[in-house]
Amino acid sequence: MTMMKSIKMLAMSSVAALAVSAGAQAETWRGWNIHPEDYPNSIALDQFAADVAEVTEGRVEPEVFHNGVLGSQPDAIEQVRNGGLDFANFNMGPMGEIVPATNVLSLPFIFRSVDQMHAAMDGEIGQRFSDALAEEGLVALSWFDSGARSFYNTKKPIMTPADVEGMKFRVMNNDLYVQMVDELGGNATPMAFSEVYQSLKTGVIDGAENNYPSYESTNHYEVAGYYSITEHLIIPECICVSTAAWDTLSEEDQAAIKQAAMDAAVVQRELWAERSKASRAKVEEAGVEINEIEDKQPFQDAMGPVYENFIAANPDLESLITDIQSLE
Ligand code: GTR
Repeated sequence: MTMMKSIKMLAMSSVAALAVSAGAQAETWRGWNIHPEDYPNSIALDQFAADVAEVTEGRVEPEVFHNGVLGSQPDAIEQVRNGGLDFANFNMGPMGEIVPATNVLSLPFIFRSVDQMHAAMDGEIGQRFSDALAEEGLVALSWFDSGARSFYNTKKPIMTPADVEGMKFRVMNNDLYVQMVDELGGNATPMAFSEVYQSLKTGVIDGAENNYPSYESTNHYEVAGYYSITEHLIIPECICVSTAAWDTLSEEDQAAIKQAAMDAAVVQRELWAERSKASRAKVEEAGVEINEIEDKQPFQDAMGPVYENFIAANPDLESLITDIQSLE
């Protein structure tokens, strides 16, 4: 071998060694997402992933797994908590079973409007929820919109609580929702999101409840053609990162990733507003009967015992409830 050739080879091998060591430093983050690729949350998560790779100059390489392929939401919450997964878009509904303070967000009619929910979550109240999540291994970086959830079913329009009587509804995994449906005179079955379509189709359940985009994207509207605008739950969602992954980062990377999550939330909320309209139009076009509810008061009144039981079991959370209720 000539001298020149061996110097060249030496140089090449050290470039390769450098590339390997740079590669070895990159953290691959696995992200859980329940929704399909074209859903507002999914688009925002993909943007978040790309931004994180860019702002950390490849030190963190996130990948989002859409369509719930990494498991059900309650399982994924556990996985992110114990560091088996690194980040996710979670709804605060199933979170209540693990972080009790977040159950306040699942009290029916706790928020008067989606705008009031955003005002709460973007301010000091949101910080209190973030603190509670942090104690359980989850770093909430920003808050997504999830609109308002309403009941839909295979049988008839719901106008008053009496119409819920005897009907069987799927709810998310949280005991509060079982009580909620109970107080309306119906029966509730906690069930994974992915099982709802088949259960509606085969009559295992009569109905479920969700916002327009989820009602539409899951095709539930094809098998449950009555959507009644009860808007009983307005539940925020987070981009949450596992504390285990978060704690390995420098302060600079943490700040840049937090900013990427805030930017993703801005995009998600814009896309959400558009998709909510488009989903409503799509299901109406497909023949879904949507009914307004002139007077929601009877539904709200029926929730009295849910609040009483909750406050009796969680006296420390009463001030959080009253602070939310007293917001403009
Ligand atoms: C959707 C929400 C999901 C999941 C789902 C459900 O609106 O975005 O995270 O909670 O509802 O009903 O299980």
